Amino acid sequence: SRRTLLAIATCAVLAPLAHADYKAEYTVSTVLPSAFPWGQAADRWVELVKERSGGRINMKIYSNSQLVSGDQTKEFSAMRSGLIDMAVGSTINWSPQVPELNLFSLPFLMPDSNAIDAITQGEAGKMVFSAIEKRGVTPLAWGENGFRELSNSKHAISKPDDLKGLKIRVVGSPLFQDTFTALGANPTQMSWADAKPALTTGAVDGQENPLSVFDVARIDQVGQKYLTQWHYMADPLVFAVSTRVWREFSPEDQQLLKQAAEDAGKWEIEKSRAEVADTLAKIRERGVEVTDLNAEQHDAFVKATESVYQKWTPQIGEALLKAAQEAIAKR
Ligand code: X2X
Repeated sequence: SRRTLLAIATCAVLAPLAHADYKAEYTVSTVLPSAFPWGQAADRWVELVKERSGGRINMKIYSNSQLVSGDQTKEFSAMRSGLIDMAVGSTINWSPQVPELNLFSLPFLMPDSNAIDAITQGEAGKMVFSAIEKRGVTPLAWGENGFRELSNSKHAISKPDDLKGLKIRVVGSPLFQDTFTALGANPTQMSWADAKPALTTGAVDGQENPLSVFDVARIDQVGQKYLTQWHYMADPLVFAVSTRVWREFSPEDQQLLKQAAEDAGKWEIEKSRAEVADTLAKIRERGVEVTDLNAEQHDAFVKATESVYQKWTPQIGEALLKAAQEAIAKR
């Protein structure tokens, strides 16, 4: 019929125009570049989106937090305001704007990788995503930076007392200030960009980061001879899009972006977990003294940091913490 023909003709004309408002290129912010699992997670996302959209959706990665002049704690705000279109970001760096993300930074909440998954893949994970969404950013998928281990230049650390007076570089949320103060250390908050220079000059004695970061950034070369595997927390990564930008995509392309983020995240989580043992062996070979904690030593750290839960539960939300703890217990 004429009407059908008209509908077909209209579609044919409008279909290419419908996406005329897409940007030629979308900015994607990360802290760590391609040499690290974190950067590889972003690379994979960008590749999958390009491939699956037939080159219609192009994203460009800006690493080293360069879109926020190196201040990774400003990444979330920049995304919310639309200065940054997209990001693969750490829960630590976004926690100043999304207090619920401090959940993952609670010391010794998650004993192993299954505990991380129990949170992110369940009800607690949904609660965290809705907390992000409420603040103007659309979360799509999870990735992983990894369990953060403690290094320093002075001596082996196997008990809280060993941290007394040590200057430790910490990142992001003030929660870290409280954890390291509770342990008797002198924490100093600074960006990743400032961390290596501070370790090099001895302005700080120690730091905490996943083994992959310690390895790739060659933290051993700046005098960090002692490493304690205390697994006190892990920071998931979140693939996300500024909600202002998100709304401009068609529902099909939203689904494409989300699926690609999920696939990239799953790939990166598996890869980085599989690499931990080799990375540790490499670090040992370079002469770093690695300390593992027995159950008793571990408990002493748990006890010493209990006050952090009292102080931070109201900001994280009691319901969220409870959902997370229940998921972990059932893992
Ligand atoms: O700054 C850090 O320690 C890093 C790279 O791990 C984060 O961005 C959380």
